Amino acid sequence: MADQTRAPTLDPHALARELSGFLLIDGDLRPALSGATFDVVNPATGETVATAAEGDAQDVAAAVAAASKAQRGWARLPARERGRLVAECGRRLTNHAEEIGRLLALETGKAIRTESRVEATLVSDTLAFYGGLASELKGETVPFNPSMLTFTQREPIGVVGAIIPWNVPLYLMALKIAPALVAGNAVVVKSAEEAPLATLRVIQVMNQVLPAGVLNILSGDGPGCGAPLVAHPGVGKVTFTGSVETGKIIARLAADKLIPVTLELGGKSPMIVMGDADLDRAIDGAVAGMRFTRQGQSCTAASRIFVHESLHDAFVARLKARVDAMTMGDPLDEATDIGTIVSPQQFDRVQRYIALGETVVGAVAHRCSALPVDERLTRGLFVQPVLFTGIPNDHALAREEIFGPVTCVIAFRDYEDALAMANDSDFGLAATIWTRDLRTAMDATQRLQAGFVQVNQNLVVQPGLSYGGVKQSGLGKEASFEAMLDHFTHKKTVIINMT
Ligand code: TXE
Repeated sequence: MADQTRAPTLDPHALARELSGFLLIDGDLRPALSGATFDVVNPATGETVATAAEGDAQDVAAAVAAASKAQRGWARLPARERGRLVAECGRRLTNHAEEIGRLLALETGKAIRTESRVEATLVSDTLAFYGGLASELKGETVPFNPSMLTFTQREPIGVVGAIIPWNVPLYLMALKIAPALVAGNAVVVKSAEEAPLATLRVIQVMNQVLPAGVLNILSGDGPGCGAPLVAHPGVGKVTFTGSVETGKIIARLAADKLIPVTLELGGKSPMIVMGDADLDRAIDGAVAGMRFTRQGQSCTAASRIFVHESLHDAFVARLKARVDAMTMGDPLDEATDIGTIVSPQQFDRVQRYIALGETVVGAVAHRCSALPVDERLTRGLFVQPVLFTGIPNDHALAREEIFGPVTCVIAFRDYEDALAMANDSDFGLAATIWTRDLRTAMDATQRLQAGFVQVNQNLVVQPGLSYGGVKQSGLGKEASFEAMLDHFTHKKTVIINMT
């Protein structure tokens, strides 16, 4: 069994083996009750690096029982003490950021320098952010009647189920567990099948600080482990990031119990480059926004880029040159900019979309970046980024979430047309506009149908900035102070008759 207190291990293979086959329930690493496991595969080599415990409904029951028991004592702690402990988890994790980043790179194929290390650091930032907000879990007094003292107070929900995906598993997990814990809830996490190890290590390190049972993690598949977690009568709230289809399944299961859900689902985020834009900055924004370093596996990926016709050809040529200059290779190599796709299923999905795009009359697929030549990586799930031009905005390539390094560059003549195309989508997660004109920028911030709009920049979501989509992109917000109040507490009204 892995030692929870020993110094960080920088060999991710060794750490993967140490964590092999475990869930973490009630403070202890333990195998699934059925004894079942599944393989964890390095997508850069195709090698099995470890196994993960395959939890099912029995493990869900054990985890929820432990969480319910622990939650009562946790909720009775002063809020600032809970905040202090959560922030302490963040400090502890900074010492482990390197080993956790390397483990994440091993299991997901996300490059260590450009992605995995950065993500491991964001976990600590998120825990520190929410830990510091504990004393703000306040209610209000209400001037209802002078002879009645009326006030509201914030109470925890109880046990929260958090179901997370593989694309940014550590950060997306932190955005869920940090506010839930600080608000006085206990949590049962269900990790993604493709990324069970780094999340387990984070939870293990946090369990050095937190009381046993307050924070538990299960691995397993969606129907066998995720669905029983949502359906369990002891779970009072579910927070989920993943596909639209699974989000709707979860919402239906939650509706049967009438419990609240937060859903962060997909996107097809537009980027509008006006004719007066600073082209250099817009190219930087497209590279960052498309998350090429993560092989485009991002819900906010700038996967539709509307470029004014006067800049279109120069934009495509320069964006291609920039991506061409990026190094694709071993995710654990510091020289690598772009790692791999996470799994064979995702790889096939991306290839299907690229093949579909190539059948469109008038479309051109501009392929960027060379594939790695390293012998060890010949089975790696590498996809050359593709910039498509000539794809109409109503084609599947411009409407459906691909979740790969594929973007459609679409020319426009008129701002109103660009805005109409940007909004003509089932999704509404993120959007950006690039212009030097303040009036156009202001107009777009008001009219773009998205939960997160940026002008002349494309930053990733940061703790403190409210994040969440409209339309099919989801329900509810994450990352902000209000997300903790609105989604992880009940507001109780109390009236004391003083006559
Ligand atoms: O997602 P799923 P997948 C999108 C992206 C990607 C597609 C499929 O387009 O190509 O979804 O990816 C758990 N009850 N996004 O198949 O199925 C599952 O085990 C309860 C966008 O990985 O949504 C995992 O932990 N849970 C997204 C989590 O849900 C269930 C990030 C996500 O898996 C379940 C990921 C069920 N019935 C994919 N079925 C984003 N918004 O960033 C599955 N799960």
